[in-house]
Amino acid sequence: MAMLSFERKYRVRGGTLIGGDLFDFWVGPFYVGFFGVTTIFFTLLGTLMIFYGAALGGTWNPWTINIAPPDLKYGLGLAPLKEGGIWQIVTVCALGAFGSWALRQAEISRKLGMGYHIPVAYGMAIFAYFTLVVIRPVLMGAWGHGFPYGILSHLDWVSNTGYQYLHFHYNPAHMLAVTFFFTTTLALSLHGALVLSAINPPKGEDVKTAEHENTFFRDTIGYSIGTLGIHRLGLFLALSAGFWSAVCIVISGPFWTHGWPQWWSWWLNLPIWN
Ligand code: 07D
Ligand code: 07D
Ligand code: U10
Repeated sequence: MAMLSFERKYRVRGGTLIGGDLFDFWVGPFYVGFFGVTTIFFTLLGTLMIFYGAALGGTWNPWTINIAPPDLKYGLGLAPLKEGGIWQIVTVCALGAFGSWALRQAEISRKLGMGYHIPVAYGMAIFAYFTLVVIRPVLMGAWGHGFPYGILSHLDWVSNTGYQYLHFHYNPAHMLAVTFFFTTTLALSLHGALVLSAINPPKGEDVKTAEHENTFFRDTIGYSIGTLGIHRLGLFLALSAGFWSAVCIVISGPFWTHGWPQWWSWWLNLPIWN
């Protein structure tokens, strides 16, 4: 079945998560749905607030626009609009938009009778963001611990926060996260290369099978994880990268306040060295 006729067959109403058939229709290639409308709502409002903040900030240079979180003195309270209140509204809109987008993914998956793997995976990115701007600031007692919204300013925040703990590379959860990110790219490059080498041969040559793919890795490293297995592994690696990222930042401050190199003194303090 050609793709467009497939879409015609499956583009039927029903199977929504809430609201019956409210907004249960398509516009061009896009499914709208209740959560499409909430996505648009939060995105528009959040973007408008960013423009408002930029107008107050004195620069329209996209690299240096900065929407800063409130000063630490406001703690976990609401700040005046021009002193971090805009950041607070943008944060609510961002969480509203990301959450709506995940629910829209779930609704589309449900209408198609598919699994919920994609919204679950996207949920890990939202969880990392939520950790940065809600969980950690709440645990540390001030919204001012969130990161500022700006292309360069958010990089400054990462660097400053990293050096606050002396040497962020010594954070054990950061090590795990980085390792998972690196492993994810290794796995994707192996998978992309393997699939292309097997099923996209030069003109005139036969397309190879999954058996060829399995045999390549059995010959090379003695084991093949299989054609389904590699996708399970890929998802696991990528979600682990996001998960340990969230862990590495939430323990910096709420759990450990010294330099991360010092954390490793537990090793020197083991009784076996006496
Ligand atoms: C390729 C999918 C497309 C998405 C893109 C991003 C915006 C922002 C805002 C003009 C892979 C769209 C960008 C909507 C426009 C204004 C005001 C995804 C793809 C193309 N960062 N970060 C970037 C975000 C954090 C860090 C680039 C967002 C944390 C470092 C882009 C968030 C920390 C570096 C960007 C976020 C951190 C970047 C490319 C949210 C730890 C870079 C992103 C919502 C995670 C790199 C100048 C990319 C860069 C970069 C966006 C959070 C660290 C501007 C939306 C606080 C070290 N980040 N980031 O390709 O070049 O993602 O920066 O959490 O070196 Mg960042
Ligand atoms: C938060 C993004 C969520 C995005 C969402 C979607 C839109 C829509 C629309 C395109 C989590 C947004 C969508 C806006 C766009 C359209 C149409 C992803 C998020 C929901 N570090 N470090 C990490 C490395 C150092 C430090 C994570 C490496 C230094 C701090 C990762 C190195 C110091 C923090 C990582 C390195 C330092 C981190 C980031 C190397 C600085 C964090 C990935 C090689 C001096 C952050 C949760 C991530 C974190 C984080 C990697 C170096 C500090 C593991 C490889 C030593 C303070 N670092 N780092 O989290 O854990 O993605 O955040 O040197 O806060 Mg690090
Ligand atoms: C994968 C794969 C696989 C494939 C694949 C892919 C993974 C098995 C089969 C997919 C991979 C790729 C295509 C490769 C490239 C992808 C990347 C590199 C990832 C990054 C992607 C991007 C950077 C692209 C990002 C683009 C986006 C997010 C699209 C942006 C879309 C919009 C802005 C519209 C979204 C639509 C919504 C929200 C709903 C519908 C809304 C409309 C159509 C607008 C009209 C609105 C309404 C009708 C509602 C009105 C509501 C209002 C006005 C709000 C009310 C509020 C008021 C205030 C009044 O594994 O192989 O191959 O392909």
